Amino acid sequence: MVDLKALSEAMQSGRAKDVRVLVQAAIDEGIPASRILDEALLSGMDAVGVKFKNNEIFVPEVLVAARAMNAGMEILQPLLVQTGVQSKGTVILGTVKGDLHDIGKNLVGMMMKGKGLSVIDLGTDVQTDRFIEEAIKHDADIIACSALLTTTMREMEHVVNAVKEANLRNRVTIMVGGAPVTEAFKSSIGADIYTPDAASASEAAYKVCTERRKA
Ligand code: B1M
Repeated sequence: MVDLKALSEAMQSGRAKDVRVLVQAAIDEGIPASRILDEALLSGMDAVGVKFKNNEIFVPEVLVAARAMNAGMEILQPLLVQTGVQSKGTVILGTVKGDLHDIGKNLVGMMMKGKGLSVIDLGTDVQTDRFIEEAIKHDADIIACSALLTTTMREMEHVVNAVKEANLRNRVTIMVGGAPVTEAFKSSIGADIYTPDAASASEAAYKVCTERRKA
């Protein structure tokens, strides 16, 4: 029986190879992918965050833990994402300029794909103009921005302003999220939707796209 606590500990100490083996073993045992994600990988990353905040570990250790987390997520991805479904809408997704955090953004993308949406993932440190260019190029329904730093979340306001300047405000819904982002912040910058986690982001995006297609 795979011990999810042991998997979480392997992730926290950055043992990517062990993480791969244990995630696969947990899947083979029939443990649901969402449980492996929540109880081992996400809870492990929470613990890493606490240690980082308390100066018990530093950037290099966090980075190897993040790599180990991504190694596990790569195996879980096909199980979290449905395939072969006709696209129900298009989302331009990215972590804003100056911000290199991508684990939460990747989860948002995975869950959105799981809802049958086409996700164009621009990666991290995305310049404001790129969100606009890609939204035009793909005739997107949604621009979805992630930020993990209080210093970079303000970039989201630049994205909102650039969408207005490009005359896309009535065509594109702007979604924002990430640990420091709140509903009040969303309203203050004039974005449309704030969601606290990847599952609710994917539900909100799905709703926007299906309602738009009904109209
Ligand atoms: Co950084 N870091 N980091 N870091 N890092 C935080 C964010 C921090 C809170 C740690 C701390 O002090 N406790 C802190 C920010 C403080 C602040 O701004 N108030 C911090 C800092 C300070 C820094 C550096 C400045 C450190 C330094 O260099 N001195 C530096 C900045 C680099 C940069 O971006 N320019 C830095 C670097 C790094 C690493 C590179 C080492 C690494 C990132 C690796 C990677 O992403 N590939 C890293 C990590 C891993 C973290 C912590 C530990 C974990 C973040 C994470 O992945 N969580 C983090 C502490 C923490 O959050 N506990 C921390 C798991 C992930 C699933 O959660 O991303 O929140 P999260 O996503 C959630 C929701 O927020 C939501 O869905 C997900 C859950 O379902 N969500 C959305 C996310 N995006 C969404 C978009 C949506 C909707 C929901 O709609 C569009």
